[in-house]
Amino acid sequence: MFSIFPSARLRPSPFFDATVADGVTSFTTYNRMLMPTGYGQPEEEYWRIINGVSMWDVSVERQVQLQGPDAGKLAQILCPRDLTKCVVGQGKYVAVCNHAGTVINDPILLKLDEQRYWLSIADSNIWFWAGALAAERGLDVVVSEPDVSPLAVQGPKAEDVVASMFGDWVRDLKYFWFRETEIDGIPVAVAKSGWSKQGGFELYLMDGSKGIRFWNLVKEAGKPWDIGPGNPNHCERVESGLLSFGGDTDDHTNPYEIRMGKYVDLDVPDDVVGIKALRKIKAEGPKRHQLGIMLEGDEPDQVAFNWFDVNSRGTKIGDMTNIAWSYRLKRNIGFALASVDAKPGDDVSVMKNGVEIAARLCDLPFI
Ligand code: THG
Repeated sequence: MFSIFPSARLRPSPFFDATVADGVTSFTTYNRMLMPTGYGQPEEEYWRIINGVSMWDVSVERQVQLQGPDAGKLAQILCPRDLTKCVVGQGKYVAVCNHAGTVINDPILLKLDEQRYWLSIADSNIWFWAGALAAERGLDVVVSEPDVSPLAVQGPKAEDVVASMFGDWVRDLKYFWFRETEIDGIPVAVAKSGWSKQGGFELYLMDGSKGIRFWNLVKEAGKPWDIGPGNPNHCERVESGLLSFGGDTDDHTNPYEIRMGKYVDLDVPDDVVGIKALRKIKAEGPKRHQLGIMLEGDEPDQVAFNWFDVNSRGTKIGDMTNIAWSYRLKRNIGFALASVDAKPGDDVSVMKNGVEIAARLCDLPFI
């Protein structure tokens, strides 16, 4: 088909050569890097996550490090979620909002010590944002990117693989919590997290020069459980109702519209960016909400370079923001960002490339 022109603008993943050796066939761009999205056997790769264990290069989930006496203060200013009880070794899913209350990223925040935090970011530049806020607020904190590259191990057998590598203590980690350790002299933070609902871990490699060795260590350790390469799986995440920032959000999306209201604490201090707007949005009531949408037809479709109109009796009520062929439901499914008047069970239609497709709204997650 076509190839990718090599450029220093696209930071290479430390696992890149390993993924090529394992037969990667497609990539997407994310945080100015390339992320593997397939190894040529989409259905097999999907079932491996549902029934077995899969390993993913997610070094594109780059870390924005906040370090210094005011690191905690900056972390709190950046996210409208109460961090006062967040302890070292804990992670939290947060919304980063702008002053209008619009979500501009949905990172996992990790507290490494009292003066050091990471924001494990989705696809937008938070170094600029955090650096600007630190300077404007006169904070004593350095914003940087550490040498860190997450590798995800996901699926029902992930725990056995990761326990065989690091010990049984990994089985007791709470969701989003992590511990720094090492294996064969390679520094790693082991976190119970990952962008699937099948269970698993993210291994944050803290020395990019060891990428290939680390990839091969995980691959070797996973052999008894038939581990194979995979990716943040589009079908699984749609079935499981996991949000993709930038795909399922636009330039006006607030946390209440995308099921992130539970991660917003309205009583955080007034200097938290966006909190005043969020209080107002909450008081007035959001205009849109996120639902599932099930399409008629049995022709698999997952092509969506853009959103598609969702109509009810000829009137637009929202947008379908993604589409996936569900291997478990045997239907095309997606998310709808729709008017709050639209309810689960409503019959609607989707206009996709000039074709009207009958559909029904439902609750998320699908499974
Ligand atoms: N791992 C790491 N960094 C990341 C992601 C990741 N950065 C970007 C992106 N993914 C962040 N987005 C999400 C979205 C959803 C979840 C995690 C990261 C998630 N959500 C669960 C849910 O919605 O059901 C659980 C949320 C909860 O219980 O609080 O897991 O994947 N390192």
